[in-house]
Amino acid sequence: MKVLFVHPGPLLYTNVFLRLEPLGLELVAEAARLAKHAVRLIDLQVESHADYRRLIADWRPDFIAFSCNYLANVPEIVDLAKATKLTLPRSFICVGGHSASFTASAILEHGDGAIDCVLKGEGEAGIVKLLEAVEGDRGSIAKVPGAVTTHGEGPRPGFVEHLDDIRPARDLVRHRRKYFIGVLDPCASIEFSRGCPWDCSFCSAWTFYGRSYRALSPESVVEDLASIKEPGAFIVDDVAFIQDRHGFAVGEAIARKGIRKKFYLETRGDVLLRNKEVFQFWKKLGLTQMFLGIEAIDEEGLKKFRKRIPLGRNFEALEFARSLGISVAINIIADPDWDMERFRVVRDWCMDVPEVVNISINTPYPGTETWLTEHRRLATRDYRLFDIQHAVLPTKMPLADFYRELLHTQRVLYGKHMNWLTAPKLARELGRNLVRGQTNFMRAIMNYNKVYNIDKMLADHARPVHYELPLPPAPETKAASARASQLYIHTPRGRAGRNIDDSTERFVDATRMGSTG
Ligand code: B12
Ligand code: SF4
Repeated sequence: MKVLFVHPGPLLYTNVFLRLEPLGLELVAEAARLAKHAVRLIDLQVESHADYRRLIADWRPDFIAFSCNYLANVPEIVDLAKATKLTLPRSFICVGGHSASFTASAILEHGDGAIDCVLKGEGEAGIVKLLEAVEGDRGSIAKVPGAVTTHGEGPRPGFVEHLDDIRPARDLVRHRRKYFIGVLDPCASIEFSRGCPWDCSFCSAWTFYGRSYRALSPESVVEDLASIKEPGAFIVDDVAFIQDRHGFAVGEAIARKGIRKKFYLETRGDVLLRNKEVFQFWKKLGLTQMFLGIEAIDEEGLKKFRKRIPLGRNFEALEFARSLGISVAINIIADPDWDMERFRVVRDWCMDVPEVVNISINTPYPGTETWLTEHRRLATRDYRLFDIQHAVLPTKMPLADFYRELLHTQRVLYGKHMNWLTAPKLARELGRNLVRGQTNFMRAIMNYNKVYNIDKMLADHARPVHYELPLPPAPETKAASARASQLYIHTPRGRAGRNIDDSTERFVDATRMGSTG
């Protein structure tokens, strides 16, 4: 069959700070290609809807598969599916990915017959079976693991047997030089491990993978990395280097092969402090940028988000990260409850630390515990606003005042970021990028005022809403953490599903707060 894989358009965030290759979709596409299907991929982060319509009309795929990792992309995907079905009524349309897995029936309902199936869970495992069913016995579609159709739902999706077996189909992406993060321009993405053993209340990474954690072999990582031409590599792991041994083994294999790249990664403060030597080693290998999830700057805030890292440890982690001599960015979650005074305190704190600070807004997502506890308070259920840059819970201050304070804070931080950028070393790097014709980051900087603008933010709330996120059915009585395990997309394998040693398992247990298995 002719199979077209589609990544939806950019979100607000992508227009300013970074834009990354659709790694998950490349993996699913490769699984389909290995099963001898003719495969193409279009990424609407860097190509237009007109490009998509042309491709549909010219190539006439039999099967169109949309990637829906982000909730905010749901309306765009539903509208594209409806338009596609009008052009190609005999085509089969499927939606998969992180957010689609948590909102499958709603997506089918919004599609009003245009979306034939939502395929939940890891796509590599399910896509081949689904394609077989569509090509052969269509009556068996609803029996495919992970498949949800209006006629029924298959068993829970299975995990990929060995992560090493499938490499991303990087060659299918047509504009590789468009992906970047800051001065890592261009930048590819790579996966060293999948899943997260912690259970933070605002996050759905752990519910998606049932608290499992799997690692790719160092050989497989090196083979993939060696095939990447871009000088930058974004490590997509939720928490990098949870297991020191794995971090060293991958690093040593890279060093043996003589690969030089500039790396970006995200990790937790307590992992950084536990595995200091690994991060020091990676600094030598080319680690240049790190993102640390601090989330809140007071103990109460951290408790709320269930990151059980004492605040002192977080600051210690920041100090260690600084000592590595790499650029460190941190994230603070703004609560819609914040008033002017709170914003002022945060601004002062942010100006005091040398790191780049990013502020996002507390947003309950389907698949998280905060969704179970907070969904009844939602001020809007417009999917497009669920991008952690808009307030979807009621704000204590009038919404316009909240955004005014938020944007003012972001602008102050942005000013600091710009000073950081003009530091001689970074200015040199930016200059080198421009000489090589890489202007992604420069263009993104120019976009800042257009994107972070109070009139635009308020206008986003005033748009007519065609698709609304449904609320979960009946009120639950169990503790939120017990209910969260029911949100798991894949069947949890318990301890056996976590490829970490016993001492790391104990460390995880001591630093997580949930009671899920
Ligand atoms: C790397 C990453 C990013 C990268 C972007 C990567 C990209 N180009 O898509 C960056 C840093 C840009 C990013 C940004 C954001 N992210 Co992000 N991100 C991640 C992260 C950590 C890993 C994603 C990844 O690459 N995984 C590895 C690949 C191999 O897996 P995958 O993409 O999930 O694909 C698999 C399945 O989903 C499925 N699949 C995917 N597509 C399809 C399609 C079909 C047809 C099928 C069948 C299956 C399928 O199969 C794939 C292979 O197994 C996830 C957490 C997580 N563990 O998923 C959060 C996550 C997806 N991000 C999240 C959020 C909130 C954001 C932001 C809105 C805010 C932010 N600051 O983080 C922005 C907005 C992004 C945007 N599009 O503008 C949330 C999603 C919330 C939601 N429900 O919408 C997540 C779950 C993190 C969380 N804490 O909850 N993100
Ligand atoms: S440590 Fe917490 S926030 Fe980070 S990926 Fe794991 S569960 Fe999500």
